[in-house]
Amino acid sequence: MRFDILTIFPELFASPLQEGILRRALQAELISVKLHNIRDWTLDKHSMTDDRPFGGGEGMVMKPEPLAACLKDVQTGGKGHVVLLSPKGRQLDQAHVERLATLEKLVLVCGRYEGVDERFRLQYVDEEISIGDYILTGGELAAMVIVDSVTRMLPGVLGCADSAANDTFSRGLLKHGQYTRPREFEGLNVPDVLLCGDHAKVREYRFLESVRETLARRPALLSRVEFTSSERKLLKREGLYQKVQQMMKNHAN
Ligand code: 9D3
Repeated sequence: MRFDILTIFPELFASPLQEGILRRALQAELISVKLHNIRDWTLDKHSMTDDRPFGGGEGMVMKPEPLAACLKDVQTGGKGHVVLLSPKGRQLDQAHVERLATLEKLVLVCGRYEGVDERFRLQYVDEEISIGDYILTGGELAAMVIVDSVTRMLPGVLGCADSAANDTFSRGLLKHGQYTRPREFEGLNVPDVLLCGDHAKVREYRFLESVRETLARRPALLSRVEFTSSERKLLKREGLYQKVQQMMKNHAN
């Protein structure tokens, strides 16, 4: 996967790419990340990337010409899929991340100020993505979230130990709580079942904990989960089946 990032703050991306899984993915050439400074494509003597909005109002708007010139340079080696990071975009979720991970070249355009000129969006942007309903100072951290979440889905990036198949969202249930040494911490013990060595019992316990956590924290997630018949039996035995069924109905879509 190739990421091209258009930004007025390329240095914001330096340290997140220098640590951990992203660093290894870069070294192994499973990804490449190229940063493009929009300011390098300004033509005026003050290198202005923004200007006042026509019609008046607060704040500044990113000028379309430097963005377009920068993008055209980036697209000489293939157009790629052009994403504008924007609070008006569709909210990112794991299914969307997995679709992005199938693409060969992602072009991430980071807005600053009040946004980018509408004509740039109309002419060049394939899709607009938001990372959630809160306000950032610009698109850079959102672009970094996409690089991070997409990279870990690429074949060969994660080891078997923390493979994507075992994730929080892999089957729509939240993950059970986890424990490591010591067996006792500040008076709290690791649940006995995790120490008993009976793998079937452990699996059963973790499944039930996952369902309980999901019921308590994110019940809407249950509407998309499919339970096997033995799981349904287990839920009935634990008196959870009614509640789960109710939640699946409440949040059906
Ligand atoms: C007054 C209207 N504001 C929209 C809520 C203007 C505005 C605020 C902040 C326009 C852009 C921004 C900067 N944010 C992003 O560029 C951004 C973002 C975000 O703020 N939240 C979630 N996802 C994203 S993706 C890009």
